[in-house]
Amino acid sequence: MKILTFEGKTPSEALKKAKLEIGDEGMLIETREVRKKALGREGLYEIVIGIDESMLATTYKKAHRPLSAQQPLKDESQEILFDISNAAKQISRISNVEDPLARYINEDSVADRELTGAKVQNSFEPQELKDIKSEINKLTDKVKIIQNMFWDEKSPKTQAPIPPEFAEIYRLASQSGMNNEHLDALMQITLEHMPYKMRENSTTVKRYFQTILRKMVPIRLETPLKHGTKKVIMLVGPTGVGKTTSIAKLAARYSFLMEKKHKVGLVVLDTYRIGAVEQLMQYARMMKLGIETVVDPPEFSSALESLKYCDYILIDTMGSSPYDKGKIEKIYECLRANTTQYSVDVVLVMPSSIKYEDLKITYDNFATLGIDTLMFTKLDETRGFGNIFSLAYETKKPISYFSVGQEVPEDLVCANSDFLIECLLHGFNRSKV
Ligand SMILES: Nc1nc2c(ncn2[C@@H]2O[C@H](COP(=O)(O)OP(=O)(O)OP(=O)(O)O)[C@@H](O)[C@H]2O)c(=O)[nH]1
Ligand SMILES: [Mg+2]
Repeated sequence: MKILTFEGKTPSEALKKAKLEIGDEGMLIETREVRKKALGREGLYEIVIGIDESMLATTYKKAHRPLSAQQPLKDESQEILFDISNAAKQISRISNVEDPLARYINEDSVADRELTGAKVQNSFEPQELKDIKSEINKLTDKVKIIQNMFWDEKSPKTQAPIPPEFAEIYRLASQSGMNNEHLDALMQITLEHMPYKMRENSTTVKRYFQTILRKMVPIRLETPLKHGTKKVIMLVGPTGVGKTTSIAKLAARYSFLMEKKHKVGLVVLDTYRIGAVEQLMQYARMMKLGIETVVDPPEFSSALESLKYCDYILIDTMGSSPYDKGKIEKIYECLRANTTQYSVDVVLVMPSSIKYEDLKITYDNFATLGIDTLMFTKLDETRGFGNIFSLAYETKKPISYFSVGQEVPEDLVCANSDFLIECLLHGFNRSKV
């Protein structure tokens, strides 16, 4: 690759010069501010462009100062990648427009707004700014092409090779803590099904990948209660994961926060610890809810019967270590002793902060209870979300709720795939709840 430099009073002027000389073939490597603009003095900018030598023969005639004479290029690909990203950031900052990489990340929502006909651009933008934006967009994709040039040496050793244009999605997914086999399966499905035309552009690759992720993760959407029916929901799971707090959030949601208000009753099986009953009693008092306690399995049915006037019955259970078979057995006894007409939805509550392998052990230990859905808590304390994806994908159990903090009732999110995929690819963002 040949390295060339071009100067201009603005970055876009330097770019225009580059385009005049070498057309569209070059790739932006760096933008430098050589001299600051000041009163009575123009600014001076220098851009560094890389071009394939074979293209150069046909497009570029003039002799140029090699970059190596000004600043040696670093050997390590990682450092070059870093420089390239910085260059893209620099040019956007100097041009005083949004960060092109951030724009790339938000591309989906822009596309969505375009689809719905919403206005996405200020029509009063000066032509020069529009030109700069369009140049930056083109350059952003070229930056990605350069990043991808280094993919071959870094690409993982999977069954089928992963092409460079998939490098970004592979990196995002593998950093999320997803199980390796699931990651491979995901990449293979994406590779096999993605229409060839979509591969040309990194934005469409990412969008298609999100569609595949959405299809792979099972979600149980919250549906309104049918007239004359009742829902009985039991939360089970390890100690301290947030079962009782989640019961309080759900109770508040069903009682006051939905379009239709419902009658809610509580049952507590955790009668071994005095504190546990008291914790839920307090919530029941605050929300004026009926509450029943169950000490022995035969009392379970009568507790449900005495709350039959309720639309929702929420059952809190004692937290059990996945290895404490005795406590899980006791919950099982209660479920078996249920002689009422009401079936119990068992929700396994787990913290998102533990790795996939531990989630799987927990799931296997509670599986004897007949898990209907999964609820993940403490999303606010987690960075990667691939573990959640992997557990739902592996067990085929749908996710029903997420807990995203300690606050009752607001820190509860009804499961939806968009929210999970957003967390998976870009991390948890409270403002998007
Ligand atoms: N950061 C964060 N903390 C949470 C979340 N959900 C619950 N907690 C906190 O976790 C702690 C334990 O919550 P509990 O609801 O008592 O947990 P539990 O599963 O009922 O615990 P045991 O009954 O002892 O098994 C409390 O301090 C909660 O405030 C969450 O989503 N995020
Ligand atoms: Mg509890």
